[in-house]
Order: sequence, then C-alpha cells, then structure tokens
Amino acid sequence: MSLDYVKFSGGFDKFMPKEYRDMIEHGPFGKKISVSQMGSFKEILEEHPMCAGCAMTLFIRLAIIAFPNPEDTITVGTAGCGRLAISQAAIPFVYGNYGDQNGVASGLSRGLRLRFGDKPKDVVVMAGDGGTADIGFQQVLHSWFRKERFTTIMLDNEVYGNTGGQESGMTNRGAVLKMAPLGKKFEKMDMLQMAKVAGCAYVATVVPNNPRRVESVIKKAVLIAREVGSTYIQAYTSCNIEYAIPTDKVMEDAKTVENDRYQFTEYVSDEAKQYLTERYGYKDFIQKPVAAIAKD
Ligand SMILES: Cc1ncc(C[n+]2csc(CCOP(=O)(O)OP(=O)(O)O)c2C)c(N)n1
Ligand code: SF4
Repeated sequence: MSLDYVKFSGGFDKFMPKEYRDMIEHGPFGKKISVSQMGSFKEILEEHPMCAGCAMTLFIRLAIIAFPNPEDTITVGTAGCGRLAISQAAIPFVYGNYGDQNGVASGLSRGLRLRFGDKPKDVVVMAGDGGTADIGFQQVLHSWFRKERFTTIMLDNEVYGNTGGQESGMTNRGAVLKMAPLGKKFEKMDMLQMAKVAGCAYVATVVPNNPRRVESVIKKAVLIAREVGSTYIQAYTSCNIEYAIPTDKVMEDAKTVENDRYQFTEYVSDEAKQYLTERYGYKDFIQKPVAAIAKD
C-alpha cells in the first residue's frame, strides 16, 4: 500500500492542521499498529459523547484501530448511538438518512474504485441493529446479493438505544424494554444465516471484551471486501442504559453473553480463504498435513 496519499508536496505539510500531522507522526497513518499497543500512540478516535461504560464505544475504538489502512478508509453510518462516536474520528465519515447506509456505501465503494483503480480505498459501514436489520434491511440484503465490496458491521445492542428503548428485530424474544413493556413476541432475527444465504464471503460474530479477536475479524473482513465480495460482522455491543447493566459490569455481561448466546463464529468462503492465503500470507487456512498413522 502506497503512502503517497498522506505525503505533501515539499513545504505544504506545515500548513496542514496539527491533528492531521499528528496522525502521521504519532498516530497509525502509514504504520502497522495493533490493539496490543493501545495507549502508546495517538488514536483516530479519542473522544466521544456516548454514555459512560458503553460497550459500543469500546468496540468502535477497537474496530478503528484494526482497520488495515485507516488513512485510506471511509466509514459510513446512520442514525443511532454509534454515529455519535464514529463522527468524532479523524477519518472520513459519511452519514445519510436512517437505514440507507448500505445503499450509500455501494455507490461510494463503486465510485472510489473508478477514481482510484486498484489502489485500495476501504469502505466500512457501522450501524445499529435497528439500522441494519430493520430500517436498512432491504438495502443491506441487496448490497450482499450484489456482492458489493465493502464491510458491514452491525453494532448489535439488541435495542433502539438512541431513541430510548424500542424493540428491534435483533431484540431477544421475551425481552421487556421501556417501550416494549409487554415483552418481545418474536425471535431474534438470524442475520448471520441471512448474510451467508445472500452470499457474503465472510461472516463473523464477536464481543468487545476480546480485543485481539475483534482486531482479527475486522482485518479479515476489510481485506476480503477489497476484492472478493461483501463481508459482515455482527458485534454484541450492549446498551448498559436500556438493559440496566451497571457500568462496572459491562465487560462481565459481555463475557456472560458470549458464553451463553454470542459465541465466536466465523465463516470464510473458499474463495476468501484462498485470497487471504495467497494475497496476505494468512496461514490459518492452509490444510495441515494428515498426521502419520502410528504403527502398532
Ligand atoms: C427516518 C428516520 N426515522 C427515525 C429516526 C429516529 N431514530 C434515530 S436513531 C433511531 C434508532 C436507532 O436504533 P439502532 O439502529 O438500533 O441504533 P442504536 O441507537 O441502538 O445504536 C431512530 C428510530 C431517524 N433519525 N430517521
Ligand atoms: S444509550 Fe446505550 S448504546 Fe447508546 S450510548 Fe448509551 S449505553 Fe451506549
């Protein structure tokens, strides 16, 4: 990946805003940085106005650190809590009408390919469960059926958090919320299965209390989306306000939910496996030699 985009003609660099120069000198632009180095470099997302202890914010922070080429990444979002943090980040963020994020991302991703050819410009959608599975459902599914080459991340807090607690398609059956006082009557939507049926090349579930795993799935999803097709990550990002989780128990809750109904799952299509192996040197998908059968 060329760093030419973030270099200036001689003498011009000093006129760039300090925040931008900091991203190059002390931040992740143009470098390989990992979540294990958190605290030792200037981050793309440093401030946010979300509720104290919100797991969604931690996930967004980790996801942004994990972008393989943040200086060449554009995020797309929609109404919902997540955009309050994503819009504070020092990389471009596109914000449309509620639910149109996958339609916007489809056009953006195609336009960037026309403009920049084979130089990767990564497009990553991050939207809530309401924006993804309810209001934006049609555009999400069609972007997948059309194999649009960008990553969709669902910030699944299992509720409409930003508007005070309505049930979403991703709320669990029986859950009682402020604006669903009788309890949800239907099952949580199986968006993972729908993503596979619609042809996504990579589908994974994560919780934010395992930063290295978050990093791993984000990197794979973004790299696969560059050339193979649509990728989907579903992240459990609890809403401590609407589910009344004490702030000091948010990570404990994530662990419990992970063990209970949000176990790590990862689907990688054969084409994507081959691509990651050949193009980016991933070793995970190389078949291990069958162990020699021990002689009696
Ligand atoms: C067209 C339109 N309808 C309704 C809204 C109001 N609205 C803003 S955020 C939101 C719910 C967001 O829920 P979700 O997508 O699950 O994200 P969360 O806030 O839980 O992260 C709604 C209904 C809006 N902004 N635009
Ligand atoms: S309402 Fe819930 S999801 Fe939204 S910022 Fe607060 S804790 Fe996070």
